[in-house]
Amino acid sequence: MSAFVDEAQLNVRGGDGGAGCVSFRREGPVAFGGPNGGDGGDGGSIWLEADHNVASLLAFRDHPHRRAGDGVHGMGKDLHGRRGEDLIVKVPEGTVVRDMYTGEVLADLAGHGARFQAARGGQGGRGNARFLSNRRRAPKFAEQGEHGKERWLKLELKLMADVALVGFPNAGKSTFISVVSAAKPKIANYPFTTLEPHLGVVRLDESTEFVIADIPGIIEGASEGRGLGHQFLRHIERARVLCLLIDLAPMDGMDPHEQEKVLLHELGQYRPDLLERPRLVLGTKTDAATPEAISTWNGEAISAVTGAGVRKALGRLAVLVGEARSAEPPRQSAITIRPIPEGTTIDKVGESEFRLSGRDVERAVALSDVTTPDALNYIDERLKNLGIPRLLARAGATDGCVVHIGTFSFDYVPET
Ligand SMILES: Nc1nc2c(ncn2[C@@H]2O[C@H](COP(=O)(O)OP(=O)(O)OP(=O)(O)O)[C@@H](O)[C@H]2O)c(=O)[nH]1
Ligand SMILES: [Mg+2]
Repeated sequence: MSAFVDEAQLNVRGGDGGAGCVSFRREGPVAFGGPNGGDGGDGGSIWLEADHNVASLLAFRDHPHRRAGDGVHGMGKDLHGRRGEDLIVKVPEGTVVRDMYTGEVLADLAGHGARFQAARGGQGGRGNARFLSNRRRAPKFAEQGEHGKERWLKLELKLMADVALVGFPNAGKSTFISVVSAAKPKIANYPFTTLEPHLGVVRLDESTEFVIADIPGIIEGASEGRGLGHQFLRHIERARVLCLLIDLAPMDGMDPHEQEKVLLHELGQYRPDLLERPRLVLGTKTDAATPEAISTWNGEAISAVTGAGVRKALGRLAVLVGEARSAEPPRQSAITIRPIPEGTTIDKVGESEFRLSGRDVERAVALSDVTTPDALNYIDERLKNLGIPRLLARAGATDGCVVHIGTFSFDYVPET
């Protein structure tokens, strides 16, 4: 049954935040007027969104990277940078999203519209105008933009057939699926070649996809357990649309209309409501059929060998699938999943050295210039607001210990 699970790896990266700007007004002869550096724009985020028009994870197979737009840097005269565009990545309903390395389930996008913020864009940096205070009359620093989050995800989807191929053994079901999808089941000129269902993804264009199931042939009496097909009637049961394949050049000479009648009878015997299921009846092997067979068959027909009628048949199936999907009640009311904010972590990395990590502390020291007393002063205030001195004291830091945050380091001085 492993063939029924679709998997893909996806690398997502939020856009970088734009940097805040350091700029001062010019006021007549005064070189440094008030600070007027604008803020950088936030980077765009990546969202995964369940969409019922997407049927598989095929789109990620060759293109596993997705990136949202960067925020624009702030400029002088209090000009703020534009924010980067979010990127919405459509995935099929029922996609389970895992962290590729830990295997942890991050989201289960069950129903149409459910959204998961897969990678947050970086925060834009604040311009120096924001750091003006009574004590800081001319702040010469601004905040740097934050990098967008990057991560590898593993997507998993239990494939559900949109269309089940129903036909007598040897009708050409496997040939059809091998022509319209990448599925490659065994094909041979004898009945019961296919012993288990195969799924294939039909991709008509960027936004139209459906999953088709090749099911072992059904014979008269299948509903009572004859042949192989009966074991697989339950796969048919789950499909949204049935596609009956009628052999127009049958080895045993069974009349096409008779084939259709028997197939419908077996379906109805198994479950009466299968007859209510939207269906397309397709004659097959038109290239090998006699002129009489063709003339008595006035339904749609194809040749999987020459390709005649195939495109049209797929178009019809796409319409039926689309209608069936929109008629379904929503699987679950749409939900939005955001990552849990991360706290600050503290690690002892040496005899008298500590490392702090986490978004808040890293943001606190991400300034364009940390060498000015103003900037150091600001960092000190902000770390105090985050309760960092208390955290360090509790972790056993003593006077003179070195504390690292990213590439920034300072000496710990206990609060008095
Ligand atoms: N001439 C011609 N032969 C076809 C066409 N489609 C299928 N065949 C042949 O019909 C035979 C049976 O095809 P399959 O696709 O294996 O049939 P199936 O319905 O999957 O059969 P089972 O798996 O046994 O139920 C093979 O010899 C195919 O080459 C067609 O359009 N034209
Ligand atoms: Mg087959």
